Formats: sequence, structure tokens, C-alpha cells
Amino acid sequence: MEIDMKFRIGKIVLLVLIIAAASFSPKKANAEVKEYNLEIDYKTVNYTGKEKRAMSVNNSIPGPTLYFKEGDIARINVKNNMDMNTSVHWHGVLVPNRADGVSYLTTPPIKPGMTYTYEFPIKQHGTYWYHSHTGLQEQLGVYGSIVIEPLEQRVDIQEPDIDHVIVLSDWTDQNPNEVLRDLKRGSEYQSYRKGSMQTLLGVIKNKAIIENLKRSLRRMPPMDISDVAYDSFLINGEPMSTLKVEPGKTVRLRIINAGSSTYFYLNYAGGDIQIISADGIDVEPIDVDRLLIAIAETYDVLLNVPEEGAYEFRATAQDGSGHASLFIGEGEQVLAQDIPKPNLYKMDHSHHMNKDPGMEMDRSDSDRKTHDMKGMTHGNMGNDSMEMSMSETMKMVENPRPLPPYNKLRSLESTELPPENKTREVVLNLTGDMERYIWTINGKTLSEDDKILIRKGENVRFVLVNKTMMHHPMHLHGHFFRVLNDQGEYSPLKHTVDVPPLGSAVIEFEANEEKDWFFHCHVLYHMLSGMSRIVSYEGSVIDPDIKEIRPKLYRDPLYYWADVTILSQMTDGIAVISNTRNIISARWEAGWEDEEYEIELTYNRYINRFITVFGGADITNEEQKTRGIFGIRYLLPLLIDSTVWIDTDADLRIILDKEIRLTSRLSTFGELQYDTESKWEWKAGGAILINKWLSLVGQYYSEFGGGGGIQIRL
Ligand SMILES: [Cu+2]
Repeated sequence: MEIDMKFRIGKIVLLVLIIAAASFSPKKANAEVKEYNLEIDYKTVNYTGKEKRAMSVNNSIPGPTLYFKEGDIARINVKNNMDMNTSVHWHGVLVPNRADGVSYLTTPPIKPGMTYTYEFPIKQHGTYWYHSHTGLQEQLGVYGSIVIEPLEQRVDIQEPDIDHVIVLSDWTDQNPNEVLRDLKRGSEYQSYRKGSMQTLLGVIKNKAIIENLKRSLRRMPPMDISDVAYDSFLINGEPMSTLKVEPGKTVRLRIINAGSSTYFYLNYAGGDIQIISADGIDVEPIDVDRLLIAIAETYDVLLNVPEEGAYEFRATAQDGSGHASLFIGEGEQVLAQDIPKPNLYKMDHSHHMNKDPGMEMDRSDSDRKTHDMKGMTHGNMGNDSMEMSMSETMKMVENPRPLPPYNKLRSLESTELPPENKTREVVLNLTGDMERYIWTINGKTLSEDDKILIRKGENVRFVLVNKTMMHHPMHLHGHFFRVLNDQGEYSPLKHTVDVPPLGSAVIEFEANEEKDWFFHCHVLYHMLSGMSRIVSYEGSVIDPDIKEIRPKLYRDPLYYWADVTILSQMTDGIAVISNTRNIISARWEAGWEDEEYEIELTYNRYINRFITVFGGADITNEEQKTRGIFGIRYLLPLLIDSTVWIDTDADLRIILDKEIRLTSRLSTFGELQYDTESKWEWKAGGAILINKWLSLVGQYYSEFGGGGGIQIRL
């Protein structure tokens, strides 16, 4: 009796407390200021057994998760402890223009030792992230997560027991500036290091001779999925970790792809993945057995821990070069299925020209069949563990390497734009040159064509057409756009959209902002190589302090490199200083025996992938003497480089060059030259790649004879 009374009193007290709390709750009262202090500094890391200098936020990679509630005021003090400028962009968070954090475009950079305070109202909820928008700092570790709690909890999904944020990233021990220089010089070192180099041996082994021939006749470069060779892939800064969860519980995983140039396939050993939000915005729940997350996207998913065991949630780099794992649960590890590696030789893109973004992009049908067949043979071998893998493979996998699940994403509400608005349609071709590593929009870099002008109050539609062999995750600052898909009126809202190789995407948004916003490819190395634009509201006034520093946004840095070949009979090579369009080069050839030399000094203007024009001087101690030259370099079918020049003595020279990779280390090359004065010359040889800096070379040259030696890459 007594106990019962106590309970009742307890209940009444509790009820009173709840009512009191409710009436005092700051529903319409002043918004709460939520303040964070972030410090950006260098940090020594060791992901591979070697100590390297990275960059961190609050001494952590990734930086801390910033929690807010819808309606809060965010105040974030960012202190720069480094000896170089930095910045922070709040990816997907709708902030006032000046708080957007893109140095020189909207926000001044944070100078060494300085603190910048970002303050903005939180007008949305969901999973977002932040990262440096300066140089290659994102690759080095300046990123973290943002979680914004909604005012009202969602009721159309299973209530999760655990809420957990995971930040995916990629790490290389190489200095990212050096990686970019490597890509700019057309070095094949990154793909060699990654094992994704396409070779003649590979073509033969994969019976891809016809495809390969057709492709090079069309002057298309070989397919590649990613450019950079990574040493490690990380989930919350670790290649492998565990999240302890009891069996039967449900986890809400907030997944952020903070990789600098890696898409990840996500799959789970404990069953299907239920997508509940994309880019922070709730969508109708859908179950997928795996999904491809593009760079800079976020997905919230629900996972169940079926029973006793630690179930692997795996993020596999799209190029198959590695993965990171989070084991969810307790006890024995249950591994997720392997995502089949891409076969670069069998990527026939001709059937991807259509607009269906749900279509398989990365594997041909025949390839898929082989994979399934393999699974079958495994199963037929009959022991228990094989039986297991049999049932695993027998599970209907619609597509082992799907594209992002855009077609299935359905908004909870209609996302149609106001029909009374005028519509502006802008076609943006995503273009590029893998060889010189220049990435462009409509063939131009940011510094050549900076603005896409729009007007407040109109509906803006971007038709994104990818003309390249790589994926481009396009991100628009300050806006959410609809990704037009099969869901019509309910097309999902996103801040980042993948445009697959030779595929397309159509996005649209209401122009309801002001000033300038960045629109760019979120492959960090593509953005820095020119693939960006400023979406600019007509008639906006730029803050004077920003206007003053704006030119720095258009910086087109110079890169230097040289290939020096020293052989027993001769030396030849090339030294280059280059930015996007301008190339100053010196090529030379000299024989030791007869002391003959020829040096070609030129200024080259790069027009596009196919054409470069040049003028300069050809300096020699042969009969022809020194003369002025003017000519064109042109890429021929079969990817043969040709050069034609006319000199000041009215002589004509034609040079054809071709290099063929036989294996990942072995290559062969040939050059044929005809000059109306000096007639025929030719050169042929082979090289063995030793490391990034060195190759062994054997070469015969009609002028100087045969010999062997080394090539040094500086
Ligand atoms: Cu790109």
C-alpha cells in the first residue's frame, strides 16, 4: 500500500515537472547560440608505418562532430595555428554568403595565427560536414561532421537505438602537391602504384584487343576510375574499428564521404542497408544491398544487428584498391561480401550514352556473367564454408557495381519549383584532358570563363553532360537542387550529384539567394585543375574586401618537370614549365661521339586535347644551323602524337611519336621523323620503370646508333 502511494506521488511529481518543463521550453523564445572552438593545426600521423605530417581540426582527423538543433544560432570560432592560410566551408549547410568559407570568393582566408568567427542560423536538419576550401588541405585531414537535430523526430521510420556518425576518407603518404604535379606531367606513376595501369599484356589477357583498338581509333584515353594512388582508406580515421551494439538493435549510421578523390561502395554483412536521408534531407526509406556514395555526399541509413556477432560495414574504394571496415555488433566477425573489382579493359561506354542514371556503368554484361559463374563454381565445391558462400552469391545481386541510387530516391514532399517562375536552362559539358590533367566546364577553366549568371526569382536548370571517362561529383554551394529522376514531382533534393562517365544529369533549383556561390567538381584535384564556376546572381554587389582579393581565386599555378635520358651513345630529353594553356619547353638530342646536338626551344599554346600550336627556335651545330620554327602538335587516331613544323628556311618537318605500355613496368616507344632538308630519322627503344624517379632505357637512333642508360624524372 505504502509503496503504491509513493509511486503515485512520484508520478504526480513527474507530471508536474513535465508540464513545468514544457511551459518553460523556449519554443518561440530566442534561439540558442551554440558555440564551438575549432583549431586547425599540423598533426603527425602514421597510417602506413611511416610518420607523415597531416593537418587536423582540434588535433583530430576527422575533426569533432558539431551538434546543433534546428533553430539554433551556430557560432564557430576557427583558429589557424598553421603557417599558411586556411578556411572552412560548411558543406550542405545553408548559410549567409559571407559565412560560406570559400576563400577569395565569399570569405577572406584565415591567416596564420588568426581566428575567424562564423555565425549563422541553423535553418535545416540532417547530416552535413565541414572541410577546408583552401588548396589540398582537405586531402591532409581538415574535415569533420555536422549533425543537426530536427525540431520534430521522424515517425515514418524504425526508431534507431544508436545514432553514429562515420566519416569516410582517403589517405596517401605522398605529398598531395607532388601528386598533382605528377598528374600534370602525365606521369603514369599513380596508376602504376595503384596497379591500374592499362597495358598491352592486359589487353591481350582480357581479350579486349578490338575494344582497345576502337577506343584508341576514336582517340579516347584509357578508362580510369580514380587518379590518385592511396595508401589507406579510413572510417573515422581508422582502417578498421568496432561499434559495440547488442544483437537486435538498430543503428542509424550517418555516412559522410570526405574522400578527396574516392567514391566508395557501401555494403553490410548484417543485411540490407535502408537509406532514410540523402545529403541531409529525409527521403522515403528504401532498401539496397549496396550503394555507391559519391565524394561529398552524405547518406543516413538504418542497419540492424541481426544476432550475436560483429557485422562488417564496408566502404570499398570504387577503383578496388582497398577498403575500410566498421564492425557493428559484438562477438565473432562476419565479413561483408567483396565488391568485385572493376575490369578497366572491359568498360565499354557506348551503351552508357543514354540518360538512365540507374544503368550499370562500370561493367559490361559479359563481365557480370563471369562473376556470377565464379560464385556458382565455388558453391558446387561442396564443403560447409563454400555452402555459405554459395547462398551468399546465390542471393540475387541485381548489379554488383551499381551507380548511386538516385533513381530510387524519393522526396517526402513535392519538390516542384514555382511554376510561375521563368526557367533558365544552362548546358554544362564536363570536359577534360587526362594527359595534361586539365579539367574544365565547356572546355574552359574557371580563370577562362568564370561566371554562370542567374537572376533571383527564376528557376535554374543545369544540364550536366559528362564528356570524360571519369565520374564528376558536382557540388553547388548555398542551394539544394532537385535531381530529376523517375520520381517526377518527388525528385530528391541534393547538394552534390554524381555525373557518371559519358553520362548526364539534370538538376534544377529556385534562384532564391544573392551574390556569388561556388559550383565545382568535388574531386579535389579536378577542382584545382579548373573544373569550377561561380554561380553569380546578376546585379549583386561584392563586398569591397572580397573584391580586392578575388583575383587570387583565379590563380593558375606553374608546374615544372623534366625527363632526362642519359645513354651510352647520346642524351635526349625535355624540360617543361607549364600552366593550363602555356607551355615553355626545351627538348634536346646530342650524340657523345660526333658532338652533334639539336635543341628545340618553344613556346606552346594548348588549344585542346588534340591541338597545340607553337613557335620557337631549333638550335643545332649540324648543317641546318639555327632557325625559327612554327608548328602544330596534333593527336592522331590510335593516340599517335604528331608534330609538323615549318622553319625560317621554308623546310618542313613531320614527327610521329608513339609509346606502348607492354606491362606495368615495361614500355616500348618509337619516333619517325621526316625533314625536307635532313630527310628520314628514326628512333626506337624500350624502358623499364624502376621507381617514380628512374627508368632503365635502351634505344637505337638512326643518327647516333644504339645504346643503353637511364631516364631520370625530375
Ligand atoms: Cu571531376
